[in-house]
Amino acid sequence: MGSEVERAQQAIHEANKPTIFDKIISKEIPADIIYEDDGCLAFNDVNPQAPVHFLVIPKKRIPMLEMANESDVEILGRLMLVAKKLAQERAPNGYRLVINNGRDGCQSVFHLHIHIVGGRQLGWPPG
Ligand code: DGP
Repeated sequence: MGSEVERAQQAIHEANKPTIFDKIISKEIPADIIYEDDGCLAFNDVNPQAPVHFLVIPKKRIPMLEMANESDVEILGRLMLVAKKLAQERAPNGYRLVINNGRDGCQSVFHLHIHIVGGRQLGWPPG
């Protein structure tokens, strides 16, 4: 079993606590930030799975997609549009957006984030 899966199985027990992403938002810890606006932040993933691999997150802490609700409709749309804009520039031949949700979804950081991967031929189905 991969370590990312093990991390995800542990992290579900802390789903409602602040995460490392809160510290990236507040600049308490550094990240390779590629975009920021009032509502969201994008930065390169520390453990890239492809030549292009960055995350787009809301500044508001929504632990997981499952916990998003009607009041989040605007920020959810914004995240998608920011992801698209950045991905077009970095992976013009195509890219993939992924949201891992919960233990079986392999979510290890409980602050909603969209993974954007690209820069190489991706396979299907995912693991
Ligand atoms: P997920 O498994 O969907 O919860 O993915 C969490 C991702 O977050 C994982 O690909 C690694 C990334 N990540 C975790 N901690 C940090 C960090 O401190 N900095 C950055 N840049 N990425 C991180």
